[in-house]
Amino acid sequence: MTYEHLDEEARQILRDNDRGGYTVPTSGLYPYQWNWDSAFAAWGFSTFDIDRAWVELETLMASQWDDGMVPHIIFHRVVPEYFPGPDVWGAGGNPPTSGISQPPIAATMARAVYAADMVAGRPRLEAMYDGLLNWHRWFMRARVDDGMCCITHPWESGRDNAPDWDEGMSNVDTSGVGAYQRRDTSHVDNDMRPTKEQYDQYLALLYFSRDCGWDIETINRTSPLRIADPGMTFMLLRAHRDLKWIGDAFGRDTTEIDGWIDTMVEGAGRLWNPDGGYYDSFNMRTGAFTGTLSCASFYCWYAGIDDQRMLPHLDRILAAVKYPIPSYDPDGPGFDHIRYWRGPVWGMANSQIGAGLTEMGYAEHARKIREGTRAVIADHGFAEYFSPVDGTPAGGQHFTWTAAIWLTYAS
Ligand code: 9YW
Repeated sequence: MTYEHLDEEARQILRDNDRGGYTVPTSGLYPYQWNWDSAFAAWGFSTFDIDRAWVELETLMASQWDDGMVPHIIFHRVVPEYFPGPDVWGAGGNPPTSGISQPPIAATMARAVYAADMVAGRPRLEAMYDGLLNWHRWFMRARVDDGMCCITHPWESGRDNAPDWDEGMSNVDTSGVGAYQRRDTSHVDNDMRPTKEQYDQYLALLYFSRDCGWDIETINRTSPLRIADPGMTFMLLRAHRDLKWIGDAFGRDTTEIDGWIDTMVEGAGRLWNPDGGYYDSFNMRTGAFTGTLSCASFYCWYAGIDDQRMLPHLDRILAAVKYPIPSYDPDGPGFDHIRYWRGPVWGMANSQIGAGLTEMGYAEHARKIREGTRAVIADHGFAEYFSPVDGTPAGGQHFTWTAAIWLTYAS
């Protein structure tokens, strides 16, 4: 079966969501540049407009903070219909940005874009190297503890309302949040989005870090939330490996990156929950695992860690759902097939897990995930995410990263 009409639709989505130099995840719901969405967009563009692919990454890196952080949202043009906007974040920047980062996949995607443009793209990749290196250095200084990458806000993980954060978030004091108007639920059904209680917690944490003046040391010492995330840990480790590959290609001294890789391979091992028998989040404030098997648990292979112990979980989950891979264990307490990161399938996550499985030689598992991703998009369109149970398309439509991974991975 050919999917040429869907290839063209996917290209059109990327073009429609292009705002000139950056791509919005979808119009309306997310009207700005989001960090990891943008990296996926670049990968998608690399299949049909290589110059536009590089521009996407260059625009992202142009908003890097002086301390090395690359922010999670860049507010290029203020859209009053979005909340919380730049005035709420109070993080400065020109254009203004949010005050946290997001999964650092830009080095990985820069390498993928370069693979499609190895002659003309060489100077553009080289020009990006120092910025990427500084960003990774920032992560090692600001977020990595004992080799594990920690989040201080669920939005930084990219998995906003994952059950991983529930217990940690219950300690966040929301009494000072006051009244506010949510905008997300005017675009998307309530039952597909985080709850009001969670939104209060997100804002309370945002205000907390803002009141620390976004100072890393103060936040790390005093923030009510600090959780080591397997998703962030595995993606950063993977990105270190890709950054090293880029550095080596330009004859740079990459011993510093070698050290980070060693540190994080050890750290990733600490995220193995021996009771559950899977990679888990770890609450640094309480010293306890969160007991959450999620799609992030399956990122080990993507990070270059060949761990067969995760395969039985993968087999069980593949057998349990119509469309893989649910963002949270369908047998877990509180699984919700339609609510955001508490169950739905995210195509881009599948592309990462699938890449890891392919690289580690688990071709059959990789095939099932790729075919499942293709089927859910072919059957239900380019939605933000989907029910793993029946494929119900959920969240925003006409979605950038779903289109991007269709072109690069699923079609
Ligand atoms: C929000 C843009 C972003 C993604 C995140 C996803 C969601 C935004 O959308 O967060 O309103 O909370 O969780 O991973 O980058 O697509």
